[in-house]
Amino acid sequence: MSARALIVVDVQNDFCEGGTLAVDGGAGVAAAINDFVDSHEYDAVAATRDFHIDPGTHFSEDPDYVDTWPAHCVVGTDGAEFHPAFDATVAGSAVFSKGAYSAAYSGFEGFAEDGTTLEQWLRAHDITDVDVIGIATDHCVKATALDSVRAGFGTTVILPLTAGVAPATIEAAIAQMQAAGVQLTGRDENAPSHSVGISDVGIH
Ligand code: VGL
Repeated sequence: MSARALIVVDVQNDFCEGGTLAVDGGAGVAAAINDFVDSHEYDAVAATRDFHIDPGTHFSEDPDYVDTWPAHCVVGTDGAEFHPAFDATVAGSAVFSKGAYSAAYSGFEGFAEDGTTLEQWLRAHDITDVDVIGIATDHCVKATALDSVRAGFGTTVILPLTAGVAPATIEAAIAQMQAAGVQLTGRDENAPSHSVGISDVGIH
């Protein structure tokens, strides 16, 4: 028997237009998720969130946008909330928070409120296959998909339901995910690389 879960990665205000680490297309992804979930029959849906308290050098006043970032998704701020267009109740209580005191790009580093890890939760639901969507394609989506495939789940990233930080790192992420055995859907091979996602990418 196979069973498929959807993992919605970090669809939070700070990663959408107007946020402190806004990724172009983030709000568009947020707006598309509810209908997508309604029109598919997932056996389980989980949401991850970046949930920082004091993540050390992950935050910088002079960020390089590769390893260091402007402050974002700080617990207790509006920026840490899920984007209002994404109804996180589709994910029931399966919200996995990560990054309290360090960088944590992968949803597999997250914990539910009762301490359950994402992998434990997927196994408890007899999940064999995972679809990954969300923000950012080149960072947290990539890290989550790579951990998923390493954990032995059939793993697919649905590119039009992701938004990424920068074209070069999106391309590198796609190559890395493909090499690791992650399936990628929704990519128009003839399109320019920056047209991955439902709108252009870039930091604003
Ligand atoms: C992310 C940069 C910094 C992400 C998180 O969710 O992809 N990107 N922290």
